[in-house]
Amino acid sequence: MSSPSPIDFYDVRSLLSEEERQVQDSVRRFVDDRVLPIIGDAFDEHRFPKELVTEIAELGLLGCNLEGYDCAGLNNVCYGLVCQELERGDSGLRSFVSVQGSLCMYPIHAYGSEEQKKAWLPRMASGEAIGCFGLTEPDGGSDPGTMKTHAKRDGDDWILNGAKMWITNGTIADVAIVWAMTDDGVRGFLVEKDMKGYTSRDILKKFSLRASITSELFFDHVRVPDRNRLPNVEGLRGPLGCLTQARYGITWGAIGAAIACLEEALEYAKSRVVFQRPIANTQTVQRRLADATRRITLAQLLSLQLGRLKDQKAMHHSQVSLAKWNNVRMALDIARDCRDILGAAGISVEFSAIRHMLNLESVITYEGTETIHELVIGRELTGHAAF
Ligand code: TGC
Ligand code: FAD
Repeated sequence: MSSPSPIDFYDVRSLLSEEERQVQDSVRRFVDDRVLPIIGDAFDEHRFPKELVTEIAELGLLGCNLEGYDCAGLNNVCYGLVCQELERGDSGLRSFVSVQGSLCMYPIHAYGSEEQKKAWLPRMASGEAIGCFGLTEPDGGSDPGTMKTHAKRDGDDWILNGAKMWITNGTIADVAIVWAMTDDGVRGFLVEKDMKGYTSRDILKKFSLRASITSELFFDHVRVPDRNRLPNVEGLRGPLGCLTQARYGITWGAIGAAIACLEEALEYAKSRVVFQRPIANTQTVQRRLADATRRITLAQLLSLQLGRLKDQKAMHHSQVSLAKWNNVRMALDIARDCRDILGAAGISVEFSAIRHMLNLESVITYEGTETIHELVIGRELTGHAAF
């Protein structure tokens, strides 16, 4: 019997189907060949590597778990593995794919009219059109029910006013899925980039997700035709339903970031000689590496079972909250610890731990902060909402 792999200690890969393994392998190759050679510099230059979008689309990764409309129709475990491998490269690339597929293509697919689906989904699957998702506002993100962005009916149109903040892909988006309060509660609108009164600008000088675009959106009396309203959903369950899809992918993505950090720290620890012996030959470094493997293994089993439940249509959104909370916390702790194992080298862009660590500070905040997910579980257990 051969020794278990440090990054797949329980041979979780043996639980995957042939197709799932092939998907993982092809994204892994893409990340090794095309992402890892450039991503340190892209992060350093605060640049989203837009040149990779076409290749990501050609691999069929955009909206890959959606059926029809030129989407790949893969299962949810495949989608999770895609996120895992991309985030092994960088959280920014996984963010791009999460937003495009889970936050923009998914609501059009699930809540859109046939006309909206035909107009947008094939173009978004091919990467020709890019989307962004506007829920968070300058005055707060955790409680979207209090949003101020408002749409008022005016004949066959709606007049949209307000602002959205911290929006991934905002300035490169051809279409923004914008959630706005109306006299009848929350509704979703497809706001197209050329609509009069709609502007966006980038949020610059971030310390986190530097290889991803984050923007502000402004709506000043934007006239949106009613045919651009998502007709098949009403209320907060619209945006929250999208978040469940993206959060699911993040549970896997975080595993990828943690694996990247562990592999790097392990290699470094074996070759770094201090006090006349490799630091890998010390108890405390071994304990920290062992702890990383333990936590990654638990996260892998958690996400795989979550994916199987999702594929059986038996997944509850609170189960996604538990995994998002657990796996992102796991990855952030491992990234910080691996950064320390690298010593001073760990602050260099030549190594990936600090880049993952800084990225994960966003990942633990967006798509529901860690606290929000803890409180979702608390509400599920007790029946009391303590938000
Ligand atoms: P609540 O009363 O719980 O729910 C209202 C309605 O929604 C349903 N629901 C969900 N449905 C699907 N998935 C979920 N996760 C759901 N959570 C709730 C619920 O059943 C109800 O349906 P109905 O039919 O009965 O009306 O709503 P609440 O106001 O109490 O809020 C609960 C809370 C705090 C958990 C929610 O507001 C929340 O999740 N807040 C966090 C906001 C957040 O995560 N924002 C993320 C913005 S997007 C983003 O960050 C993108 S980053 C992308 C990237 O770059 O990768
Ligand atoms: P707040 O809601 O103001 O929370 C501040 C702090 O208070 C947090 O620690 C929170 O946990 C805590 N807190 C809040 N309420 C409670 C409570 N009741 N009890 C205890 N503690 C509480 N949003 C989008 O809509 N689309 C995007 O594409 C998008 N992309 C993003 C990309 C990046 C890089 C980042 C950083 C954010 C992005 N977001 C996006 C926004 C993100 O979803 C929000 O930042 C997040 O939901 C938290 O909202 P907030 O920043 O307003 O924090």
